[in-house]
Amino acid sequence: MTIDPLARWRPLPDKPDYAGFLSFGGALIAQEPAHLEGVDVAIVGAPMDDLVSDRPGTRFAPRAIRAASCPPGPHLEAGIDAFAELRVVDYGDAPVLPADPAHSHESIARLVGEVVDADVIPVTLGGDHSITEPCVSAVAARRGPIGLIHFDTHTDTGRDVFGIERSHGTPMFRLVEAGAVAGARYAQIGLRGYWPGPAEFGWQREHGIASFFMHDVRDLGIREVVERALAHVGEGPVYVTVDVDVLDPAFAPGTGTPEPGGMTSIDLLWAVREIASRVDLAAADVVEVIPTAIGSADVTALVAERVVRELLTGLALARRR
Ligand SMILES: [Mn+2]
Repeated sequence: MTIDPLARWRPLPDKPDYAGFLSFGGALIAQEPAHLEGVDVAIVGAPMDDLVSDRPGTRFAPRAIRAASCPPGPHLEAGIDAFAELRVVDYGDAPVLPADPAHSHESIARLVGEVVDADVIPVTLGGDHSITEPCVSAVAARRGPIGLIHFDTHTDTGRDVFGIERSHGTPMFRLVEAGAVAGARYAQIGLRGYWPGPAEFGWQREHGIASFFMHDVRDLGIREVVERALAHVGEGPVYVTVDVDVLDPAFAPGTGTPEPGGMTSIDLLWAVREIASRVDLAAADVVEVIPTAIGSADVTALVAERVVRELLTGLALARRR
C-alpha cells in the first residue's frame, strides 16, 4: 500500500505545506520494493550523524528537508514541472540505530541498493557526509566504478579524522581506495579554508581527482567551473553529492563545519540542475544540514530541499530531450 499525502486535499484547491503526512514535495509515500515499479526517482532519508568531527544534528535533516518542501509546480526558469515529468516517490528513511554507525551504514546501503535494483534513481537526504559511502558503494556494486561530482568546502579525502577511519571527513578517500569511485572521473567544487593538507592533496593528484576551489568559482565563474567538471567526469554514470557547507554560511548557517567565503545559492542551484540535465545521473545526495526550525523557517533545510528540486528539474529536462 502506498500513501498519497495529497489525497484528502484533492477536493480542495491545494494542500498547505504545513499539513498532511510528511513527504518530499507531497510525493507518494512508498516503502516496499514492489512500489518502485515504474518510478523514476525515490527520495531516501539517511538520518544519522554519529560520525561528525564537530557539531552534530544532521540526524534531524531528512524530516526538516521534507518539511521545507513546497508543492510541485513548473520551475520558472526551466519551464518544466519535475513532478509532472517524473514519477517521484518518498521511500522513507533507512532503519538507522543511534550510536551504531556500522548498522546504520548497512541499512542505508541496503535501502539504496533496493532502489537501484528497481532501476530507480535514489536521492538521499543525509545525514552527515559519511552516508555517501554506503550510498555510492550500493550504486557502484551494481553499476561499476562511477564518476563523482562533489560540492563541498572540504575534500573529505582524509585517511582518518582524529585517528578514526570511518568519519564524515573520509568517505571520498575510502570510496576511491575501494574502487567504487574512479578518481579520473571525480571532480570537487567549492573547496576553501584550512583543511586538508599536502598529504591529502598529494593522494588526490595520484588518483587524478580534479579540484575546483572557491577562488576558481570566483575567478572563472560557475558556468566555466561546471563545464570543466563535466569534461573531467566525461561519459558514464555519475553520482552527485552536495555538502550544504559548500554554500557560504550566510546562505546555509545550519551546518556543523561552516566556512566563510562560500558559494551563493543561485550558483549552486543552477549548477546542480545543469549537471543533472547533462550527465547519466546514477544517484545523488544532499548532506550536512543541521535544522533548528520548523518548515521553511529553517533556511538551511529550505535550500537543501531546493537543491533536490533542481536535481529533479535537471533530470526532467534530460528525459524530455
Ligand atoms: Mn563533506
